[in-house]
Amino acid sequence: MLSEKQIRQFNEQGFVVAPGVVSEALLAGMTAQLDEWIEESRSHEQNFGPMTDGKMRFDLQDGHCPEKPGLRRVANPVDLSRAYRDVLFEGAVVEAVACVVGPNVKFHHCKLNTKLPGMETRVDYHQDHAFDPHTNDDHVTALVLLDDMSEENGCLRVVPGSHKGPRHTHYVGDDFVGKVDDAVQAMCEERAVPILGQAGDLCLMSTWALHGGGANRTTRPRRMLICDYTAADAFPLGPPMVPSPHSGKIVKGSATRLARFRDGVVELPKRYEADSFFGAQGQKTAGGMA
Ligand SMILES: O=C(O)CCC(=O)C(=O)O
Repeated sequence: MLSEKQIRQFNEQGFVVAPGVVSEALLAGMTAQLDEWIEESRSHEQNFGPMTDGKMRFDLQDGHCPEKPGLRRVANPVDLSRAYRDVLFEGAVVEAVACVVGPNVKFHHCKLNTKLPGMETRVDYHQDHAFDPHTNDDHVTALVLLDDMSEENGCLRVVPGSHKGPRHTHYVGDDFVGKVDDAVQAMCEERAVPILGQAGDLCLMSTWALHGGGANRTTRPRRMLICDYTAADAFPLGPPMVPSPHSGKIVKGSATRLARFRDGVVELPKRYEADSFFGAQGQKTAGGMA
């Protein structure tokens, strides 16, 4: 549960960090599973693990090799692992999300982002809504820290108040590039604040908050579990960018067939060819793919 002060901070700033939400035992289950996937990645030269849309679940950064695995993303770990379902489909994370989207909570998709030591992976500034627009804005990104997060290891950075607008284009011409333009990136670099915390902390962030983050410059990993939830009456305006058989699952309260709309206009994304968001943002993938 969040306190009234934490809910106020979420509404005013567009994000809040709640300490100690996920227990050590649950964290250990998730990191053990992730370690297995990193081990498995050593035997692959290119992204692997096809999903229903033909894209690969396991996304490897440029330079990945057996000696220095560069697994930078796992799409929808809940599809494969009980350890992730136990954290994202019930319990403290879902209760915290209900404090900001209301009593009826729907799972949309999730992913693991890892910034392993020596990897150049960064996140260019963007608003998550641009990837998966919905009929209303009761839509939150929940970020579970699997490691302590600092400026040095490539913490998430969020621009306070940016969830109140403007809503930025994520296109250059007709190309969906999954990030805001250079002028807005520069503004974000100046105004963003670091999200610092410890393993087990939870950051809740509005789907409209501008956020990004640099590379990991330490010898420690920076691993984070990221999950999109909405109110039950927020409906996606297209198929999920990262598909899961669990998408649309009610994790708290009840379902509805009544879609709630907000006024206004939203830009729709285009499906990008790359397996993951990092490719969409222009970062190279193992095997020399864009
Ligand atoms: O890994 C991070 O620090 C943020 C990732 C992110 O914003 C995303 O994957 O949409």
